Amino acid sequence: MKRLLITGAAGGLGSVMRTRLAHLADTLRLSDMSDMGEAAANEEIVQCDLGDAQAVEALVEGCDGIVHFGGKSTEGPWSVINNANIQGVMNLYEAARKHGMPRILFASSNHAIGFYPQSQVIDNTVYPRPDGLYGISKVFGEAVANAYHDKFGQETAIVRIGSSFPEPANHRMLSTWLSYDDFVRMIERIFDVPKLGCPIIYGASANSASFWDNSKVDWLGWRPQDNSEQFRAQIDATTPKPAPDAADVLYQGGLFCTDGIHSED
Ligand code: NAI
Ligand code: 15L
Repeated sequence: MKRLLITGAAGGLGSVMRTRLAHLADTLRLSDMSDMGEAAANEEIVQCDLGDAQAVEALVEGCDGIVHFGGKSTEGPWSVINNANIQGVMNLYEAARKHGMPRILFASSNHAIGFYPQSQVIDNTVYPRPDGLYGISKVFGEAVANAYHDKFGQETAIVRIGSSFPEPANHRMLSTWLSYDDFVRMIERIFDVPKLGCPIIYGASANSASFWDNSKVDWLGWRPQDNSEQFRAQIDATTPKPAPDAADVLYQGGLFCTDGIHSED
């Protein structure tokens, strides 16, 4: 494609994917409200707040695909989540509707379904069970993606990302880890398939301890190749094993389930 927009480009995933996705487009348009450094020859840099509708409309114009990583990525005060993940998502989808409906990857989260027990394997047809304000905002984003698909034909890959970091950091992440390599392979498929629709995909590597079933999106042709088991001995040796009744062991969303509602100050 000619131009791929990556929002949240200053963040953890955005700064990795800035280099790892360069082959997907002639030009990467990178956006964040934080500093993204200098633009490389293949890059355009646009610093803006996702909550600013006019700025987001200008940001999306001229793009052929969008990887939407931008937003509040953990639990936090509602005003912050509301601006970035509620208003920000509305602004993005309205801009996309007005400017040719570029295919979107929406970075949803396992916290949209965080209250499912780890003892249950779930597929992409389950009803959401968000584990806090952040999870609620991701359910909202999934709903916007669905409505814009049904009403206007906007295509979105809703990716319920587990834990996408260089390595799993604790026992729960042995179930939820998504390697960067597997994520890149997934994103390549998302922008390659002729018809995408609006599927929900669990973003996890081929972890033996997974509690997510992606069989309903087999047609995408994404075959994760990494498995967190290679880190199990290291995790056992370096992190304390949680008690059997800890939220980190009981719930898919782990400790987010016991986090309170954050105050505005
Ligand atoms: P991150 O917090 O490192 O990056 C998010 C970026 O969004 C930041 O650079 C931040 O400045 C930017 N941002 C926040 N509010 C903004 C606003 N109002 N306007 C413009 N930019 C704004 O998060 P990370 O880990 O890179 O995650 C990327 C996306 O993937 C997020 O949407 C997150 O919710 C989602 N996700 C990530 C997971 C992971 O394991 N890394 C797991 C599940 C979901
Ligand atoms: C998320 O949604 C967060 O963005 C990320 O920072 C991790 O906390 C991840 O979920 C997780 O559940 O490990």
